Amino acid sequence: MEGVVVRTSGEHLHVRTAIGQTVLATLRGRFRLDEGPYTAPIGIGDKVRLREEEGRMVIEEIFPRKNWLVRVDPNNPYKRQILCCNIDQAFLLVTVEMPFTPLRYIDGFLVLCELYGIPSGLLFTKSDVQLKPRSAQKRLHFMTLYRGLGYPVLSISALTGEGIGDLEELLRGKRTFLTGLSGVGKSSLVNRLIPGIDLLTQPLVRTTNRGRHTTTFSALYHLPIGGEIIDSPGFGEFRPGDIEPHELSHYFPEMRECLINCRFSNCLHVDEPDCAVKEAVHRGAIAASRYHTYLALLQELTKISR
Ligand SMILES: Nc1nc2c(ncn2[C@@H]2O[C@H](COP(=O)(O)OP(=O)(O)OP(=O)(O)O)[C@@H](O)[C@H]2O)c(=O)[nH]1
Ligand SMILES: [Mg+2]
Ligand SMILES: [Zn+2]
Repeated sequence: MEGVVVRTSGEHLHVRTAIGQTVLATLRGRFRLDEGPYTAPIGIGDKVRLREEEGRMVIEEIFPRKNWLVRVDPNNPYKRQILCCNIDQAFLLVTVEMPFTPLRYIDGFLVLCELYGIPSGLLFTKSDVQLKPRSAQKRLHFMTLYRGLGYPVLSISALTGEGIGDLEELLRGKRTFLTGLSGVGKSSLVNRLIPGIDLLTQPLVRTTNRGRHTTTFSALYHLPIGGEIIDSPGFGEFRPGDIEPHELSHYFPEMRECLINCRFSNCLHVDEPDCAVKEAVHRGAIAASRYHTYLALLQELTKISR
C-alpha cells in the first residue's frame, strides 16, 4: 500500500493512504540505523510504501523525493533536519509586531528556498492590527523590498479575511509549506482557509510578545479549493547547511544578476577589489539589509567549513 506522510510527531507517523484513510505507522528499524546526517530520516509530504505486520503498519520504503527543504538542526550543527518534502511552494508568514520578524529571518528563509529550488513568497499577516506608525512604515518598507526582488508578497488577515481570496488563487491545486515564527498566526490562517478544522491557536505571551509554540508537529491538510497546506511549528531560524561560501551569493537573486561583473570569478564580495556586488550596495541597488544578511550567513558558513 502507498501513502503520504501527513503528520510527524515522535515515534508515530500519520500516513494517508491512496483510498483516503489515515493510518498510524512506524518506520522500519533499518531507517533509524541508517539515518545518516538527518535528525529524522523522513519528513512531512514523503511518499511511502506501507506493509501490515502483526496488526501494525510499518513504513518499508520512502520513495525518491521531488524536492525538499532541509536546515541545520538547531540542537546539533552536525545534523540536518528535514522540514518538508515534495512541495510546490513555501510561504513565510511575517508580522512586524507581535511577534517582530527580523529581516535576517526572512532572508534566511528565502535563501533556503533558493538553495533547494522551491518557489517562495511572503504573507504579511495580521493586516487588521492597528500598528504604531514606525511599525506600519516598516511593514510597508519590507513589503516593497521583497516585491522588488520578485517574490510574491501579499497582505492578509486571518481575522477579517483580507487578502485571503488572492492567497487562495496562489494555493489552488498546489502543496504549500507554511512557516514563520511562533505566534505569527500559521494555524489561525489554516483555520481561516479550512472552515471547521479548528486547529489549536493561542495568544502571545503578553510581556514578551512572543508565541507560545502552540503547534508542536507538522501536519498536511486538504484545502477545500483544491491543493494541500502544511502547518508547522514555529521555527526559530532557517540555517542552510550545505552551501559553499563562494556560492552563497547565487541564492540572492539581486546578487546573482551582477556577479559576472566582479573582477574575480570566486569573489566573496567582502574586501576584494572591483566587486560588482559591493558597488551595487553602495549605489543602493542592493539593499544594505540584504548585504548584511549575506555577510552574516557567509561568516556562519566559513565557520562550519573550517
Ligand atoms: N488580529 C489578528 N490576530 C491574529 C491573526 N492571525 C492570528 N492571530 C492571533 O495570533 C495568535 C497566534 O496565532 P497562532 O495561529 O496560534 O500562531 P502560530 O503561528 O500557529 O503559532 P505556533 O503554533 O506557536 O507556531 C493568536 O492569538 C491568534 O488569534 C490575524 O490575522 N489578526
Ligand atoms: Mg500553530
Ligand atoms: Zn564580488
